[in-house]
Amino acid sequence: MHRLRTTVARLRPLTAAQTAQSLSQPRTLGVEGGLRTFQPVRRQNTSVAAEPFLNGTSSNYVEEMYYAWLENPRNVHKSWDIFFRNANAGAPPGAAYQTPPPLNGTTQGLTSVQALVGAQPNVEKLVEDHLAVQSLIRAYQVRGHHIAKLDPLDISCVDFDDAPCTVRGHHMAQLDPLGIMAADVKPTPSDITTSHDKLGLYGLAESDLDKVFRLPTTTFIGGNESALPLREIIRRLESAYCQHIGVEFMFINDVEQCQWIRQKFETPGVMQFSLEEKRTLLARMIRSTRFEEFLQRKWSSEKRFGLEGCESLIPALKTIIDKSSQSGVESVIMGMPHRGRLNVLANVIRKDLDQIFCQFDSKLEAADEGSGDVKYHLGMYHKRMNRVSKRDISMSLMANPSHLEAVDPVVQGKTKAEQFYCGDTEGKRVMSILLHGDAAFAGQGIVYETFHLSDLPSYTTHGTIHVVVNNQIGFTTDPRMARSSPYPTDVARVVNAPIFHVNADDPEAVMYVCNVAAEWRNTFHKDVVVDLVCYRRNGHNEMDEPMFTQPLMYKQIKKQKGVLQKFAEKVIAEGVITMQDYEEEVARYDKICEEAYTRSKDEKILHIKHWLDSPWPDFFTLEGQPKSMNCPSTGISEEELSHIGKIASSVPVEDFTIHGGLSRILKGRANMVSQRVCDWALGEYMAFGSLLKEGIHIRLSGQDVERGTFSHRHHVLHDQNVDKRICIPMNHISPNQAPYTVCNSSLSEYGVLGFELGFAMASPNALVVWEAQFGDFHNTAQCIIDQFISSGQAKWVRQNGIVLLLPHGMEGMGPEHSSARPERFLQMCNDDPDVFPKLSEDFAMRQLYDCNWIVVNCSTPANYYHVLRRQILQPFRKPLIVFTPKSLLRHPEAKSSFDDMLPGTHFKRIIPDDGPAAANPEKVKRILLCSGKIYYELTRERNNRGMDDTVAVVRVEQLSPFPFDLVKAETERYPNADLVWCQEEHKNQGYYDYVKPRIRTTINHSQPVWYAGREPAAAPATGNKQTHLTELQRLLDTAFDLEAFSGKA
Ligand SMILES: Cc1ncc(C[n+]2csc(CCOP(=O)(O)OP(=O)(O)O)c2C)c(N)n1
Ligand SMILES: [Mg+2]
Repeated sequence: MHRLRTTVARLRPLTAAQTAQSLSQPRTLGVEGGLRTFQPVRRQNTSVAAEPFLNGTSSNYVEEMYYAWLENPRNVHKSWDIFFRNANAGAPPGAAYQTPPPLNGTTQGLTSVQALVGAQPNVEKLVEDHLAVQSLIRAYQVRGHHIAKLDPLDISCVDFDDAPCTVRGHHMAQLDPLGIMAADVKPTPSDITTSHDKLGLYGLAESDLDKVFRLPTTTFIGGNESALPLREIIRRLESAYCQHIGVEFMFINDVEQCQWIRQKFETPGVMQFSLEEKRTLLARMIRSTRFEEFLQRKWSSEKRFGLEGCESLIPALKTIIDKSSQSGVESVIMGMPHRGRLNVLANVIRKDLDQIFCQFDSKLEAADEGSGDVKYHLGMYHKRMNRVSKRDISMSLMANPSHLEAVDPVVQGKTKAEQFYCGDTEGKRVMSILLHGDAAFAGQGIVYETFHLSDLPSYTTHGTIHVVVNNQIGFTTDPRMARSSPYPTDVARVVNAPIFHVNADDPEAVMYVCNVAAEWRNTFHKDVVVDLVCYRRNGHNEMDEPMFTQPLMYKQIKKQKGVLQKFAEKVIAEGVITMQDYEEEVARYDKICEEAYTRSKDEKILHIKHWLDSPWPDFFTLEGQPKSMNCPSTGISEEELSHIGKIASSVPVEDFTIHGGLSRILKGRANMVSQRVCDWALGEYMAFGSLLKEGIHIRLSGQDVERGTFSHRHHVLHDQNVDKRICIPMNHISPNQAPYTVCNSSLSEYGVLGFELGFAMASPNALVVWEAQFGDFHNTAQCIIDQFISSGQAKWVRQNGIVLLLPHGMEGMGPEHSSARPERFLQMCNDDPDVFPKLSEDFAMRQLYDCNWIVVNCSTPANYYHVLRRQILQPFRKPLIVFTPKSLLRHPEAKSSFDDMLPGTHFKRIIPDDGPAAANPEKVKRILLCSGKIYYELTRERNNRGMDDTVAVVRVEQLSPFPFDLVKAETERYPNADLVWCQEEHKNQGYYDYVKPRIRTTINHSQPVWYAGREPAAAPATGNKQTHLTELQRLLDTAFDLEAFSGKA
């Protein structure tokens, strides 16, 4: 009862005092970066209460009139009707009242008013009805999109049915995938009042349609009016939510964000465009459409994955870019799949048309080294003036592999890097746009992984605009078979991104939602999705026959008028443009294409370089070559080593309490520094610290990297008394140092590695490091490794210096966590096993320059330190794969002296034996070549067996590119020795298959290369500790049995 009374009170007109108060306190919305103010929604009461002809005694009467009017405007005299309507519309005091008609005998109106006087309105019913109307409004806000006319073909296959997929359902879907036969595939939600009989659900009747209802504050359909007849309420809701735009947003937890969206879509008349805007839209549609038609005319038998059926993608993107540029965005980084890519390059990025057209000439020779790539994978960078905002904007479209959605995290990483380098902490200057296909968006897990980066402090790009080309098909598979969610966009709901579905055959609606999407991103800095519901006019590509698999859909498509034609007819009919203007505009663009086509024939050579998405202008010479072929010493001075060592063993802020265990670790470090030695963690510290001091930004990202999975790193210290208070000593090395970013990542490999790869693309002057928790987990990022890291430069002439740290080693921990799968990385190296290379002064550098990536397994902290520093000091960039140790992190022998890190020292590609064997090489009977941690097991065993002078142990630290020159020197040093490759990994794994042919080439096949190691196996390691130890002993026995291979040649 209390609630009822309060509700009624809210329906009553306010007093003047209340009104004044409510007006002086506009509702404010807290938004990041400032406060925004909404106009007060209720204004009707102001004028009612302040009417000059009202006084205390008449107010009861007015209230009764008002209730009666609310029930049905016809219940009151026309004059009261006009008065309440005017008051609702916000008429100022005095203006709402209009004199009633004179009393001249026709007293009908007056009689009905008089009849009401004294009658008590049914308050309870009134409240119920109002609540019902509120529910109804909410139903439209939540589910209006279910019945929006989103599908240009009108055969929508969105399945809102929550029932499980049954056998019948399956058959039904097979027979009628698009729901053409099954009318009930897309049932109207029961709470959406598409017909008046549904009003019953709310306890309303058709007779209520003309009753006026006060609107709740959660709707903007009233515009300036705060009460509307039910009929009008429904009409306005349908117009806001059920036409060509379907808005999904009611899952958003933030009320202000919901209000913002409601205001954007509900406010009457909100979707109106000026003549100028309509003309620009038409011009963009012409370019988009005629570009594809031109390509089709000239190269009818070439695959290009045309945009036909979704031509409005081009104005969509341009609208987003215009709007964002107007709000201050200076750089847009885009990622997209095949569909419409050439069109985007031509009409959004504005790549020269002749450059695009010459890609179709199969006779052109490539000017660049490497494989190159097909035209619909290449990237592009371009800076130009945005005509709408009159500001410069640079745009890059990232090159990408065929693997759909793989580029998503890469785009995000590059965006983050650009934001970082220009100090754009809120994403106001740099933003990303990701395009998706409907099937890929729903199907690829990387989409989800990328969404989960969107709100993490070290990974957020402050909002991405996603645009889905939802042509309702993926190759030959229709949505019913391709996803279990109603929309392809449902994945975006995990981050509460609003989703704007729009019928792509309505370019104005498309333009409207794109404007709102850009404003949303600019206001809230959160992701948003634009779902362009369209169709694919041709097959998957231009050579493909879609009628084999989608006959009914394609019958419909064949009947479908092109969107440009429909839109042109509309705007010509509206008088926006004449037929003649339209035809001239079309002819003008066709001429541009023809002229570019003629020019393209003059191109004699294909330059993939012209398709670079991330140029590094000052890093190379003007010809794009490295500025030298030298790498200076990677050592640093004694003072620097001890200074960085001190930072690494201290807490460089006041009043900061660290954990007791950590104090001991830091003390241990301090001891090492005083003894001039480094363990693994300290070696890493020296490399990072010195590079930071030299102005190189370092970013270390991955799961639990801040502490280090093995608790050895501790780059972030946590105050034991103050929650969330942290200290990063690495940022206290020097006042002018570059910043150090170290960040625990989400539990994703594919997403995070892709992100870091993208980050590393933005600048050559940063060391970007991704660490896997254990090396084997890299396999869930395999796509990034295969498609980008190993082959990216060959395909897209784009270098990348990313570093992968992959903990590796057989420690008896079972099949998982043991192997970082070196064999996989080595198999993808591009050096020739069968050709001994030409040796020259700068051989080591040339070899690095020519390789696709560098693979190392360092056995000492000093060598790890050098290889990290070399990564930056070498005059070009290559990915670096490092197999990192686990037990060696604390191994007493795995320490390096400062002497090995001083100026003049370098990374050692090979570490020769430097003991008794090397002193007397003639006596040596066996060379054991190995890599990584097994070295320590071999030397211990050699020592135990007293064989220090008969067996030389040589460490191959850089596996690839293979140090042919140094292996040659080492094998020649011991003239009487046989050659054994020893590894702890199984024979079909590890390094053996890679090194064997290369060693054989090095020694000119003069002697066998024997193997000492574990037998071939399916799993990387045994799960049984005892078996592990037995296997280890067996391989050591073989390695030191000088007779093991006799007679086997
Ligand atoms: C990861 C991955 N798997 C499979 C393919 C092969 N493939 C290329 S296009 C395509 C269909 C894509 O459908 P959709 O995402 O809806 O884009 P559309 O072609 O309809 O624009 C498939 C399966 C691929 N390119 N990438
Ligand atoms: Mg598709």
